[in-house]
Amino acid sequence: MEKLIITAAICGAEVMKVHNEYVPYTIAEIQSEAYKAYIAGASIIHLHVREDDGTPTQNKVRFEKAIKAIKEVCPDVIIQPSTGGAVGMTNDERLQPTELYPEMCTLDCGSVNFGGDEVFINTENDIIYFAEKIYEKGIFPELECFGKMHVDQVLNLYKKGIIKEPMHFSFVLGVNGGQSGTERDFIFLKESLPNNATYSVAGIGKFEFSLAELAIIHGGHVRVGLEDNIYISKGVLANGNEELVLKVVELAKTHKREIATPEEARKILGIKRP
Ligand code: KMH
Ligand code: ZN
Repeated sequence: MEKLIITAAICGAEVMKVHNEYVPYTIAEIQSEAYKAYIAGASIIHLHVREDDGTPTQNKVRFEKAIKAIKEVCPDVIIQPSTGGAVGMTNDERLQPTELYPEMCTLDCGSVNFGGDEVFINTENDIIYFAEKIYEKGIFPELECFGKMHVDQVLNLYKKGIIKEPMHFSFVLGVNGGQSGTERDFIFLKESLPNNATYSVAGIGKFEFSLAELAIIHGGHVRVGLEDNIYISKGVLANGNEELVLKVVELAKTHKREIATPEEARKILGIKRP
């Protein structure tokens, strides 16, 4: 089986310090959380940025500072800026970090209810627009799917030549309003993919570690981090992203799956750096 790629989603746009004090806001905090996650075993940092007061932003300058700070302490790590941003942002606002030509970024592949009146909107035309902007810059997209219909959307856009190979999916499961993260859901999604596609799982809340273990067993890859889940075990807050990554490393050991370095992750995914 391929080595395991661990992505650390260190920050997100929704979770705040009142939920878990380790959620990073400042550039120094983002640098520190990314570094500790990398040392623990993460080869990809899924990156959102905040203003110093915690307000989510897709500001290009803020991303530039955060990326520079992370690269200072872990020069080989893969940085994957979010193009999802926060609910309500415009497409061009969300796309700002792509102007920095990162080697990877997310591409959200459908709309999903986020609870209450919040809808994370990604129409078909939005996805096409994002895909064009991402591919024209030579950036490798991670295809974020919050359910099976998003996988189908990707496969339709692949047939039309808009989404290109190699395809790397992320199943973001357990969002309030999205597909659940049970074993049945996981198998359904995994079996819907073309044989040559790769995938990672991001289990939201209580699904984080059960999905991680399933992905480890079945040859997928794993994303964990405070963006997705703030607890290390039921009711016990995690002491930062490092602890969440270390728990996945332990699960991987149990199932005899080795951890990929960033360079190995690039080979597994087919990322070609310019
Ligand atoms: N914060 C969510 C609205 C992504 O990073 O691409 C979107 C999100 C997905 O987190
Ligand atoms: Zn995100």
